[in-house]
Amino acid sequence: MTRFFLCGIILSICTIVDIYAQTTAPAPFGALPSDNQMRVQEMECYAFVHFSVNTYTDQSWGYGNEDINLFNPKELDCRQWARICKQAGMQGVIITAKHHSGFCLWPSKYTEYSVKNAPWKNGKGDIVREMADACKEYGLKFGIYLSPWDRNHSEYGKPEYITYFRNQLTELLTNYGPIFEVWFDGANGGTGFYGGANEERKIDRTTYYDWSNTYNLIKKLQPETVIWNDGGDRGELRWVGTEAGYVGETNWSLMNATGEVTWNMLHFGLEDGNAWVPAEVNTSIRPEWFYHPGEDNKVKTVSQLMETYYNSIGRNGTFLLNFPIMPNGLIHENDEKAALEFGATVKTSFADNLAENKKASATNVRGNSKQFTAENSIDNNTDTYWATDDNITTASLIIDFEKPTSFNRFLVQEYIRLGQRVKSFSIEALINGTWKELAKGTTIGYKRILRFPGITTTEIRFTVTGSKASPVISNIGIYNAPAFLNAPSIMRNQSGEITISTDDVGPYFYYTLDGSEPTHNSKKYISPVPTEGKVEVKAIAYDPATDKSSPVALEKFDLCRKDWKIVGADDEKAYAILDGNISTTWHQQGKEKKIPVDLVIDLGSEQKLTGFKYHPDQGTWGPGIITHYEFYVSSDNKKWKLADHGEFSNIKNNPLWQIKKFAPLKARFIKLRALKNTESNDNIGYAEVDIITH
Ligand code: FUL
Repeated sequence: MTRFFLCGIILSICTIVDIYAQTTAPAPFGALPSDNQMRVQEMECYAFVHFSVNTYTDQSWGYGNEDINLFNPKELDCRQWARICKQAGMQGVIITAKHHSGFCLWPSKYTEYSVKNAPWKNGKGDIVREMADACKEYGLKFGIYLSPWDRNHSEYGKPEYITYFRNQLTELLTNYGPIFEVWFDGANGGTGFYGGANEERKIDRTTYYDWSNTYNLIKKLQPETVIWNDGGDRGELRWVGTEAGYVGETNWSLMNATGEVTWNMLHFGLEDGNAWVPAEVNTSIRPEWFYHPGEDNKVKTVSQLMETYYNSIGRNGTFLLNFPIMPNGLIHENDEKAALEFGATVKTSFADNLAENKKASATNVRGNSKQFTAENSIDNNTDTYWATDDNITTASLIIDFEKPTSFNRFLVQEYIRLGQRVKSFSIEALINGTWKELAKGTTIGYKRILRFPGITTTEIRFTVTGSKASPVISNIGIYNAPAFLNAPSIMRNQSGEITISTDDVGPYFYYTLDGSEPTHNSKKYISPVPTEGKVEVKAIAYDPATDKSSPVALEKFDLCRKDWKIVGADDEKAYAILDGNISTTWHQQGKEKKIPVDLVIDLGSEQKLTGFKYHPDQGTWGPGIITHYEFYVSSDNKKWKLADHGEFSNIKNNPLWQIKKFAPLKARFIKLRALKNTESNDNIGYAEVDIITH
């Protein structure tokens, strides 16, 4: 009896110890975010504004000798910038206080190359001040971009410049209130004005700036700021290796505190890194960072901006979106429209969390304690979390909607104050009694969003399939985001295969090839469709969740280009101009190619031609757009007949398909002769070339 009694006591003590052991919070794992990093991560989306003296010279980078008298933004209104950022759902603004030109948007006492000597406000203005005030008024945080490279300063490259640079930092970090982020661009050294020297200056970016002392100065003046730096010493936020608006699908917020940084580390982070350095995805709302009037029609569409949203915030990064400022001192109306539509779309997409306060259960709950229950992940409170016992690194959580529920987005967050842990996960829906995989992902981190075609189910299962330590999940969101029902784009490659796509993940495509109007009862697009000869393709995007369709997209393709050969081009890349994709291009340039530059194509057999089509390269750098042309035809590639000649009017501002018709002519060979391009040089670019036979 006594023995039983004793055993009983020992057993209960063990149980108490066990429960106690498992009801303490999980221990932090690996490198952790600082409070400053947490704050910026939680801001999620913030803006850049690029404005300087090179805004007036249509340059991407000022050389440092741009005439200060050009700087006169007659309608400058930082409140307009702040209002747009606020209305677009952003939380802060980082201003180019000084870009590479060295021109300062504030009246620095250490240089004459600033607003204080510009005609704007008779030299009495201070744009950094106006921006700081506007941010305050609109409840936005304020950040500073100060280019380490200064193409104006005579002492750039010498130790004296470092003193100058720190003096400027001190001005900016003491006179304008709290600064949430300091941004040091990576472009360092090269040619410049340098006080009249007009030369090239090289610096060693790892030693020249003596970053550790500069960092100490920053932290002394602004203890709550984070430092962005892609050169020299490790910053507290990292570049993602591209300015195109996406970070890796696998994205660890970790790097090593020292040592070489490769592109892969920037883009994907480092699974076992020993320092917390999260990703910041920076991109511009237009192709370039500064304003160029030629880009007024190249502002990103709302679906492109949403794509960047999913590829940045949806992949454990922050999103830094740039607005170029026009010479008059305002954001262009096209950029404003796109930004506001983007903000509204984010808002509606994530307005209604269908998982909130539903029933949740998990295969393992830490110490079986209420404190770590599965329901903490859907309680709309990111400070509470679902956690498992320490030895558990795979576990599932089921959310029961209790009624059929339709959705197309899955959002999940780790409680990163305890470290980034999850390596992989999947989500499944219960369909007719069996689990069907909807999507899977690798890392989670602060936030991960997966997109998939709309589905209706009563239960969803989230499974952590691999984790560095027991998972700690603070939030799960399930949403039915409105699908972008843009008319899909239809392409045909050289061998005649049709592909149909849109910017969004989710809608299904239906198409016809006989001219009839497509509906969701037409043929469903599953993989590229082989076609021959002339064909008219009509297609729609269809969202089953809302039973809505996009407008109909229509493409008429002429003869299949299967047998076409580009004559005299022993460059496989030349066939990019026949692949049906206007984003792939080919250029003829070099010493031996001087205007006029010919492109000769063998059509493989004689055709009756009634015209031709040319699509220019839409790229920003040296697109080599043809403005004046001659078009010849031949039956033997020897004797040529001029079929048409003239100008592609307004092609620079509107680089789209150019369609030229002429009286019918029979020919097997065609020659497009470029007589002049938009850059007045010999670089000739093509995205696509085609013929018309009807
Ligand atoms: C780049 C700079 O060279 C660009 O001009 C721009 O400021 C961008 C944000 O960073 O590296």
